[in-house]
Order: sequence, then C-alpha cells, then structure tokens
Amino acid sequence: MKPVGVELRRIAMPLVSPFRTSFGTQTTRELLLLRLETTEGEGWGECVTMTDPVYSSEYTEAAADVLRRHLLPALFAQPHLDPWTVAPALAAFKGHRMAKAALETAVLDAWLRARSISFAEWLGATADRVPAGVSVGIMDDIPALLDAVEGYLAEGYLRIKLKIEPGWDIEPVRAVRERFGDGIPLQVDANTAYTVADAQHLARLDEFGLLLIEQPLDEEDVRGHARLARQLRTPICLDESIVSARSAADALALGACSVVNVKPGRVGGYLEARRIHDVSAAHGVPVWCGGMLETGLGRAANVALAALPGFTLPGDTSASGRYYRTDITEPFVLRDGHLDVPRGPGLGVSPVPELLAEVTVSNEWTAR
Ligand code: NPQ
Ligand code: MG
Repeated sequence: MKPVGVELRRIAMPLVSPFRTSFGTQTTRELLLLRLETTEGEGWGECVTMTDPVYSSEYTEAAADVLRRHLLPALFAQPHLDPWTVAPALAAFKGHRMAKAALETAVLDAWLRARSISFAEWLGATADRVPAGVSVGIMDDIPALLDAVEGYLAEGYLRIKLKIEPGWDIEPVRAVRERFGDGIPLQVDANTAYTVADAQHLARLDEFGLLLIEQPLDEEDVRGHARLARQLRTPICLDESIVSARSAADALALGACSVVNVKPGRVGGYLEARRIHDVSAAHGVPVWCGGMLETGLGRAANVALAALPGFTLPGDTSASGRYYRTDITEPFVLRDGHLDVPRGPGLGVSPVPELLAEVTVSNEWTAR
C-alpha cells in the first residue's frame, strides 16, 4: 500500500447544548479530519485537538501545521504503508500526539478496509457491544444538573460522570446521590482544577462511594497524585497525565493512580493505546475509554478499543446524540445502555458525503 495524498478537512459541528468543564465552555466542536488516499483505497482519521490549547498543549491549527510541514512529508517518504510503520516514521518529531494519532488511524482504516478486516477484530476486541457512560458538564445550578442527569439515566446511560471544579464539587455530587441513590455508578472529573492543598476538601467526596476521581491535579504533578492517593479513599484515575505507555507504567509504579483513562489521541494512536491497556492489565488496573467529543468516525474507533477485555469500566463512549443532532456518519445509538461495536471493514463507518459537506469549513489536498 503506497500513499497517494491526504485531504485535511476542517469541520464545525454545533453541540446540542453547551459543554462546560473546568477549562471553559464549548458550544461548537471544531475539528480536523484526514482522508488518506492510497494505491489500495482510502482511509479516515479524526484529529481530536480542540480549537484552543486548554485541555492539552495541542490545538487544531498546530495539528494542521505540523501535519503539513512535518508528518505528511515523513509519511509520504515511506515506500510502503502499514499500521506498524507510521509511529516509527513520525518518531523524530516530538509531541503532537493527537496529530500523529489521526494519521496512524487513517493508515489503519485504509489498510484494514483493503483487507476486509474490522478494526475491532484487528485490535483483539472480545465484546460485541460496550456499556455507555456519559460526561455531564458543569451547570448553572443544581436543579439544572439533576434534570440533565435524569434525562441521561432515562436514555439508559449506565454510568454518570460529573465535571467538577472548585465551587462545584461536593454539593452537586451530594445532590445526585440524594436524588438518584447510591446504586448508580458515579464518578467525577476535575480536568486539573485542584492542587495538593485541596486534599482535605477532596476527601469529603469519599462518603459518596464514587468509582473514581479523574485528574484532580496538574498534568505534570504525578507525585502530587501519588500523595493525594494516600489521603483519599476515592480511587484516582489519570487522564491528562498519561501520554504514553511509559508514563502509564510510571504513574502506576508511583501509586499515582489505580485506574487509567485511555484516549488514543492523547497517547499518539491506537497502537500506543493498546499498550496502555496491556500494561494496565498486567498491573491488574482497570482502564476505560475517554472521549473528546468525536464524530462517528472517532467514536467508531473508540468503541472498537473499548471492546478489549481490559476495558472493565464504562467509558465516555456516549451515543452520537449526546453531542450532535446530526452526526457525519450513521449515528451511534444506545441499545439497552450499550453501543454496538462496528464489525465492517476498517473503522466500519464512513462519512455521509452530504452530511460532511454541510459541516465542512475548508478542505486542502496534499499530494505525495
Ligand atoms: C475529559 N472529555 O475526559 C474530556 C475533556 C473534554 C467527554 O469529558 C471540546 C472538545 C470540548 C474536546 C470538553 C469528556 C471538550 C473536549 C472536554 C474534551 O477530560
Ligand atoms: Mg478527563
């Protein structure tokens, strides 16, 4: 399989409702799609960067720039493409994991489609469907939060994650527990909004029996998380801090977390994501699949990953309708609180040309 060229497509999709986290409020999801053309057919990859570098240092314009200037030329210099040569071909360039992940996914999709193998089968997925969790943004007040959670539970979501920040933590969790009971699987995500000085405050969450608290401290504060872990009963899960299998192994060895959120974009692709699954499984540590407000394309790949045996907790793999009125692929829908794992060749879904055209902002073609 030889590369022919890559289309970089910018799209903008309105969210069904504003999504507020400790780093800001999003009303539109702007993202970058890659369509790789090869001598054996095309493949798609979705770059999960945000418009602004507020979740991590990456952002969409930087991803497009590094792809154009560095990553695509390095890929095009390869005489043959396969899923194992992409990361080594890009390794000379530091960081930019989300951009690399998108390119590796496009190669994987093309390679698997050409061979009529599904991504799930190739990864080693053992489940036909995966339980769906939902991430609930910070709201203006508690009644609005309870309405939102009630709606998601009615839809069938099997796990609720509340976004928290200082001033929106103990009371929202208490309110959800009081209203919906101790039986619902519940967790929180701080997106780095606290410091170790908040340990006593965060320990007040212990009484609510949460599955985990996700990334309370700065992404670089791995030792702080280890210290915090000794002061909380609530298990700590890392998201932003885990950027590779090596950093996952280090965090586990230090006792900084006892659960890992796996986001393929954050760690440079699905091969590295699977290594994190493997290293966590070797430690007996549960993993779950995070979400970056993907379209159906990225969601399909995430659902395939979440079907690996070590993904023992529900992920942020929600239905398309959680974020988008109209997805660009056939939508992912909840059936009994689960999403079906795509079984068609490659990612198993494709953008619908008319729907894609509606959300396209710009499009550029780079020939090999
Ligand atoms: C997390 N995701 O686990 C992220 C962060 C996040 C589903 O909670 C636009 C694009 C808005 C990506 C908001 C979830 C976003 C985004 C939050 C990612 O930390
Ligand atoms: Mg998170």
